[in-house]
Amino acid sequence: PTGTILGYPRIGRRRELKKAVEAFWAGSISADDLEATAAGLRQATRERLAGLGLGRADSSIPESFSYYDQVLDALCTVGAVPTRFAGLVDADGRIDLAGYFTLARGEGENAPLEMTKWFDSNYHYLVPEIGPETRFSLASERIVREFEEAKAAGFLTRPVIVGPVTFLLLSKPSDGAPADFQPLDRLDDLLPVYAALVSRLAAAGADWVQLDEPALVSESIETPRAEVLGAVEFAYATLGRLAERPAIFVAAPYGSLDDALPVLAGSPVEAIGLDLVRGSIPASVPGLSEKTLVAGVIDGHNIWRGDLAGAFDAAARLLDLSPHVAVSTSTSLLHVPHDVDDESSLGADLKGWLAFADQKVGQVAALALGLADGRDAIQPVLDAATAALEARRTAPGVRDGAVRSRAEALTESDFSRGDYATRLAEQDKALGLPLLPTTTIGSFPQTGEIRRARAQFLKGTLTAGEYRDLMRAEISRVVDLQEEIGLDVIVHGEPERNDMVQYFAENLDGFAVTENGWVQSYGSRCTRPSILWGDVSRPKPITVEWSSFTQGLTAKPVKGMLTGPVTILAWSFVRDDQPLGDTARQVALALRDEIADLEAAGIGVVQVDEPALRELLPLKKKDHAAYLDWSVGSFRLATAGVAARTQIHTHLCYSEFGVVIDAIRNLDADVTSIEAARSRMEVVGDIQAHGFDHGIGPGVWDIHSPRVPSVAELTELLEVAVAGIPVRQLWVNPDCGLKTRGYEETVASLRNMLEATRIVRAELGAGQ
Ligand code: THG
Ligand code: ZN
Repeated sequence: PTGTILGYPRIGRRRELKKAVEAFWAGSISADDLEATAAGLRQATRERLAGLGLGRADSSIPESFSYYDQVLDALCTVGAVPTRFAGLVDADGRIDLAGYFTLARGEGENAPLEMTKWFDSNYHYLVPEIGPETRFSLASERIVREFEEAKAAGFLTRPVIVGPVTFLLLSKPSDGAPADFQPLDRLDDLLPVYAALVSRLAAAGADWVQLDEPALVSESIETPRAEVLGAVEFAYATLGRLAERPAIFVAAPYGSLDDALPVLAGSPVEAIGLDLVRGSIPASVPGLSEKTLVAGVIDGHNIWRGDLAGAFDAAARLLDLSPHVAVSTSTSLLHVPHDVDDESSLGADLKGWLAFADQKVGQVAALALGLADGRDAIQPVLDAATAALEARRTAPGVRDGAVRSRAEALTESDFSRGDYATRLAEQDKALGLPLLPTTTIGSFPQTGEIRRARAQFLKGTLTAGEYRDLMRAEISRVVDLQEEIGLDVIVHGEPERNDMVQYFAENLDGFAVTENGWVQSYGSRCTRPSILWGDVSRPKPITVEWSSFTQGLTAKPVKGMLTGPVTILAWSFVRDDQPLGDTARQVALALRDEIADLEAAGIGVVQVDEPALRELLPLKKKDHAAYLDWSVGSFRLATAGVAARTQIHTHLCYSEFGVVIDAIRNLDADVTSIEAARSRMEVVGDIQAHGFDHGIGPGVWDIHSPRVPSVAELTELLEVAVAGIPVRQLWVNPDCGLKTRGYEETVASLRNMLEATRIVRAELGAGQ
């Protein structure tokens, strides 16, 4: 293939897959109906990719569909269903579509597979659980069937599956596994299943298969590098040796292969995918000149049309390393929306600077043509992209003099709040909170009524005044509820927010929001990342009216709620024409003004959420220090303008506290709430090991599950916390926002949380 992509969005241009999957879960369509919708989407994708210029019959079109997640697909393909789900599996190790979703979503007391971030993206995969007991077998031919489905429709496509080394490196040891066990120990047993699959694909007529091995580029993998490289060598020697097999393409998106490149170059695989957006052109190594080099020069991670001439030059330079070069995206296009042409409200200028999945496929096809026929054949296309880039550079709003001079004038003191002991004393005086203060993370359940009101407001069938009154009524209800339950620090519940990032993007200059720009976050859940295209500023206060209205309803302290600069960047598509750190500072300054206005309006507690702090941590260790410097710096810049008496909180999800504890300490927030319920208070040990003397609220209740935790279990978790952390530091809270929960379980769980707090306070002799 001379032009290809590593994968294509599967959710559908109008989220058809999401809707069908959720309808199947609700019981309103059958498995056959869902399969028919999925088959229709796959066929529409093939037709579109061919229409955009990928070859119909030369394995250029990837089969990258998934009902939920590609790691879950690999798990089902190799039959590695955890034993707690044995009831879902038939005698041959097979699982049906309903069972597949049960692994992802859990069932009763049977917890779902854990979900975690896919490399440094906002996509989440399901974590396989592998132990000595795991039995591997080719338990699903779905990949073969989809290839055959394509063939029957006149397409020779390229099946895609997560590669064996990445599959095991992303797995965690099953609960019963011995302490020294690691999933990679099972490579010998797993490879025969991959071999069987690859042989089946050959028999079905596949010329190529793509094995995704992104774990090879990541330095966050705990397994020693030498073992990883040994596994790669062994795996691809084994698969390469098969008599009946398609050509093997190993893709390594999200970064450079570094020392894994010589290993792959020396292996029998036919093609190697290089991420040339994150990584640079490698030096030649033995064997490389015999491989097809798949040049990942079109960025799969962002939405810019970009420097197409530069991309062409990079692809052409690979010809010095091998005569066989194909053009591709750097990653799957999973991370970008379908089509810029589906946007009617973006400005014409901005649209000209953008490339979503379909435009990127067009770029790949153009570059492939240029490689085949010479640069002249595509010079007009390259020139048009260069002209768009030039226009973007000088367009109004991209550079705002006032924003830039403010950022340039910053000094060290703008990043520092001063002595913590003084702050603590003043806050104690100002807030008068009891020992073990209780609060929530910020959002309350978003009911159907709230969503309907917002939809009507957007359509124009509710006036701004009517919408505001409805939201105020909701806030009053939520405040009364918190007062009645007995929470100490009150939140307004965020009914007015669609999404914690999009809401701010809509209210800041420099951002645009899309109509149909959905990107899969996990399973059927999607977000519509905003596009941060220009210098950021705040035209007027955003949250102040809501927070001061709320403070007027209660004598208890109300916590103002903002999303932090790093998370706003992480969950948006950000400009690629300046360092992320510069963009983060601009966002931080806008938030700093918002916090100043909140403080002036009498809000004594402000939470600045940074759930994505860990997510953006670079995959290469050499990049960590610079990242932590600008990310932590931008948080400090946002929060350091307040008086000592104003209490700054932050919240982090998926934090792997131990990994980023130094960074968290450097944020210098007065109180940090984190996910801890699922890991049974692991953070207590982390804090003892690393030290942390500010306020900390280890989440006592896992809000990702509808289960109502009992008073006994909450008490026990609190007792663990009290035993390990000085009690003056401790806060009591759930482990994340309550937006996706229902009211019934929320109220029951909060009541139990308060009851457990009272019990532990009494045990401490702290009185009521
Ligand atoms: N906002 C954004 N990114 C995120 C989160 C977020 N990334 C990480 C984490 N939270 C992902 N979690 C979710 C949880 C719920 C939904 C999406 C991502 C969700 N989406 C609605 C859906 O798909 O039906 C659509 C929401 C909407 O209408 O905007 O429920 O909180 N940016
Ligand atoms: Zn959270």
